[in-house]
Amino acid sequence: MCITLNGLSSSTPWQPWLEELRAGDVRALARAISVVENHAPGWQELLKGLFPHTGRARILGLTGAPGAGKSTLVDQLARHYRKAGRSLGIIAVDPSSPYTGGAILGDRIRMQEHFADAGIYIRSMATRGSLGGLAQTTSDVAAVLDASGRDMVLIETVGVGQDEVDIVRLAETTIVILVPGMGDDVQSIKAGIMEIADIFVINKSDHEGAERVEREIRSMQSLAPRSDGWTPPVVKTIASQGAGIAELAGAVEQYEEYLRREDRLLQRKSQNWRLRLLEMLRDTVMERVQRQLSESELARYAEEIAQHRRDPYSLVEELTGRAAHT
Ligand SMILES: Nc1nc2c(ncn2[C@@H]2O[C@H](COP(=O)(O)OP(=O)(O)O)[C@@H](O)[C@H]2O)c(=O)[nH]1
Ligand SMILES: [Mg+2]
Repeated sequence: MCITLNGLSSSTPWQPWLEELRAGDVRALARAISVVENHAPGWQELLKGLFPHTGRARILGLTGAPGAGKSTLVDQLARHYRKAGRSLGIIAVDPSSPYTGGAILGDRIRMQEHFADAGIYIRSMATRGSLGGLAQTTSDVAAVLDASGRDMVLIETVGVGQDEVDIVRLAETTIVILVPGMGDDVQSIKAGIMEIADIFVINKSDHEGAERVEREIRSMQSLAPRSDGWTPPVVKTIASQGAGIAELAGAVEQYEEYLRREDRLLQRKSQNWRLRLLEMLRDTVMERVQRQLSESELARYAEEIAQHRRDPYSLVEELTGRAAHT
């Protein structure tokens, strides 16, 4: 490989690198993901080059509360799909808490057994310090995995904030993982998360209360059916024992079949792109404005506005106008 990360620019001949990536070279893949994740020079050029080679992978988003068993489930699904001969990319969007690295370390150890298998590539993403929006960066990383020829990309996120909702919204199939027991009553789960589920999983079905969770989901569904006519199936799993995994994969397949009918997949992708485009535009305009606005200038403008010596409306017009010409 003759290209260094920092040397990559729009004038760099990165075509050979792209070819290595598309041929499935794992080191080229790791580097490409770093470039995209860190917005290293040339990241947009790289994504432009990759774009024509994307759109083939199935993108699965899995979300749920911390400890619900997402990683265990992803691990089992990965095993299932590998047995079926499919190659995978896994993106774990970890809440990178500065206080404990425990969960992340746990995930790494658990997924270790796949590391020797070139058919699985696992990447943990930091939720902090990400340059673009987190959902945007995750989608870009998924695009790199897609272009590298992975059949499936599994994205694991903690379903707690808007960020996570945005991430899984960008998947084609979204799996929401619930568990029986305390604090996990369907009522207490954020409505936003319940609405994005294409498939519900009740993991830890070896614990008491799985039936109750299922009843709650069913009653919610009868009160508020989805407008597209799809009733998300409820799959019970015991991820730690590998139980229910084949059923879950079956549910995913059914949903994918449903999507393929009547151009629904195209509709879903268009919807996703609509959101992504808006986010990309927001990011780009913001980046441009910030590039020409120093912290001291910002402070000065703010003071002038506070003193009523300048109006904010004209200022915003002026700054965005200037940014448009850069
Ligand atoms: N009893 C039981 N424990 C499980 C099950 N699935 C996962 N676990 C355990 O729950 C804990 C959290 O799992 P993990 O996959 O890290 O959850 P995550 O935070 O959602 O990724 C681990 O100790 C798992 O072994 C299950 O179906 N039943
Ligand atoms: Mg996890």
